[in-house]
Amino acid sequence: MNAVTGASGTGLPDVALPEGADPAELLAIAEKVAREAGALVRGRPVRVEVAATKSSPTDVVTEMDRASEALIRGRLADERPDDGLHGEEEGLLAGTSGITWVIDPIDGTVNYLYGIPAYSISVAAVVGDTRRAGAWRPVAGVVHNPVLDRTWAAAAGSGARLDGEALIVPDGPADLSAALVATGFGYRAARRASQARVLAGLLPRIRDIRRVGCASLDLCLLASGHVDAYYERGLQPWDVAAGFLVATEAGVAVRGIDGLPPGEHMVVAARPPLADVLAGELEAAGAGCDEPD
Ligand code: LIP
Repeated sequence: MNAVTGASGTGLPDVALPEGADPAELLAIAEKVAREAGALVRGRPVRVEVAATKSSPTDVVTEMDRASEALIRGRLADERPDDGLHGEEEGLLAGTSGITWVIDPIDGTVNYLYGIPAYSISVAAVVGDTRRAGAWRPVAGVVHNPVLDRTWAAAAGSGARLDGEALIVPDGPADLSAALVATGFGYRAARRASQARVLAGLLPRIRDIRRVGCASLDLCLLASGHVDAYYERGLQPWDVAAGFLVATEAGVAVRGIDGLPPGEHMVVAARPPLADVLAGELEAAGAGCDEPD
């Protein structure tokens, strides 16, 4: 193992980088591949059809999700044949190098379906076990919005950038009453019922809510200072892997609630100490539970 192992202070676990792996090289590959997929996704037809549904009738997949993931997987397999691949549409293909690429071929698929320009291609190189929350960390990551042609990028220990400019999360409100908070909602009714209840309690006590509809962009918008905090229950590694790194490298703290690491149970992200304040509110509201089905 080499010396670049620490993720201390970010909220992400300390998982060692395999010998010889270079975050800067991985980032260059991630950026090239994400931009290539972006060029494909930019060719959105005027009318987009739903190709299939997943966890609920509103959790959709389009042909472009599939085509984008196929392109990304193919390019990464060419560049780094020993790495694992873990994508939203095609699942996990284990590798042998210790690096796994975590891919969301279109994050914000509902925005893509409706032509709202808030969707991204998210590509991250990760170390650890991507099947278990708290057992992996991103070491290079890119979130590319192909419509606005904006690219957030980060390599572990080297900071975050937006279109090449260094990003440091700006100062913001110290308490929730002045905070602009982004969040998102799952696709299943029982989860949404709980998320609506939690939101109803929070909304009167914050500046306002934003529901962008793309978790990777939520994390990047936080890193860029366009929102003050972000939380969401139900996120998967492909939604957050690249965004986690952009956010933490910009100085954002990422954490979970109820003693659990950030992951499907809950992701809370904000500058410290606002992240802890928001996490406390969410714990008190029981945000880590769904309503009964
Ligand atoms: C979606 C997110 C969205 C979130 C949904 C879902 P998809 O990803 O980014 O913001 O609220 O739960 O995970 O399905 O568009 O790739």
